[in-house]
Amino acid sequence: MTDLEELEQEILGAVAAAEDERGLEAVRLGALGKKGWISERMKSLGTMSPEERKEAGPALNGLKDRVTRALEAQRGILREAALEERLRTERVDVTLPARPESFGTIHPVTQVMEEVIAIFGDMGFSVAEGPHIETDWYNFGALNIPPEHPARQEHDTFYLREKEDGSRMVLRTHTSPVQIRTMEGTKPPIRIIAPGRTFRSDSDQTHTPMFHQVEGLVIDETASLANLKGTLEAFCKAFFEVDEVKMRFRPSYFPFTEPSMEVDIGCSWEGGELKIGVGDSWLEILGSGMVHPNVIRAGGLDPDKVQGFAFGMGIDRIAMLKYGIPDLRAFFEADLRWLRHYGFSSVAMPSLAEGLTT
Ligand code: 2NL
Repeated sequence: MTDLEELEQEILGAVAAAEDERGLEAVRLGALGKKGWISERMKSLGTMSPEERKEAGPALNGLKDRVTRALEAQRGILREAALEERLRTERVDVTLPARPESFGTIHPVTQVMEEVIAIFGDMGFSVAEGPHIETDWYNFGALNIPPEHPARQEHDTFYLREKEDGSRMVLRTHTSPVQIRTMEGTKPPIRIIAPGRTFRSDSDQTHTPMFHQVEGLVIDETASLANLKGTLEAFCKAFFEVDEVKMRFRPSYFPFTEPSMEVDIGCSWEGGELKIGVGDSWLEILGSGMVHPNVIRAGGLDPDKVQGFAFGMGIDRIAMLKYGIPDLRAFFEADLRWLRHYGFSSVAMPSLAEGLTT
């Protein structure tokens, strides 16, 4: 082996053995730096005879090229390895909670409200809101509820102090006033849901003086009873997260709809657990009907030109059904143990794309 070949093997060996970029740079300086091996040999070319130079020159240049290429290749390998190592050791899981422990949870009522909004939102409904304190007209009169109707009685409705003109405001007993206000201010087609708090002077195992309701209203030129049934069936399937749901529409009476129907869903008890969708038992979950012409008129629209359907349900009640919560009163006791047990993650908001409950 010539002296030059030996030198080349030594340098290439040092290149391959370099463990990091600093070590590699030291090898480069030792070979190609001002005082490096190869540079020194290059300098000695000047002292050679033309014949010697003719042979040694190309040999040295070839050596220089090969060493340069080996240095570049090894630098690439070392850079890649260094990056891999950083990615491995500096990895951050950005999906982890900001704190080691997460504190607050989403109340089942809020969770169910968001689920209902996601489902109807997907069907093209908008969310409408309105005041908790209402006039007698928006809460009763516009809804075709006559002055002598039992719902208006002192023991069902929270009345505020009489005003100078003798009128009394009420805490809304349903979210229907929101729909009347929407009819007044919107040109059909109308597709809204009105979720929110409602108030009735009633308190026992299954009633709290404040409770939550969601009502829906669809008004256009052709909205039909068939559309009502299809809408509610789609809702029930999505809400209870089942492929099939048995439904029963029972004739009923509400002053604000004609005809009116109460809606039951099929269910069964399996091993002490309520199963929704199939079975020989029935659960009432909704009230519904075709909007009464008097109510359409009260909303400032012409019942000879437009028609529609409406429905209403108790959010607290459907939350109990879906999540197996036995006692309604616990909803509003602010018991932290209960909230942690029945609460939901504050980062997983319900959506149909990602799943209502993840
Ligand atoms: C129930 C029954 C219902 C409505 C609410 C409604 C609203 C307008 C016009 C007509 Cl503006 N109807 N709402 C209709 C039928 C039933 O609720 O059981 N709620 C818990």
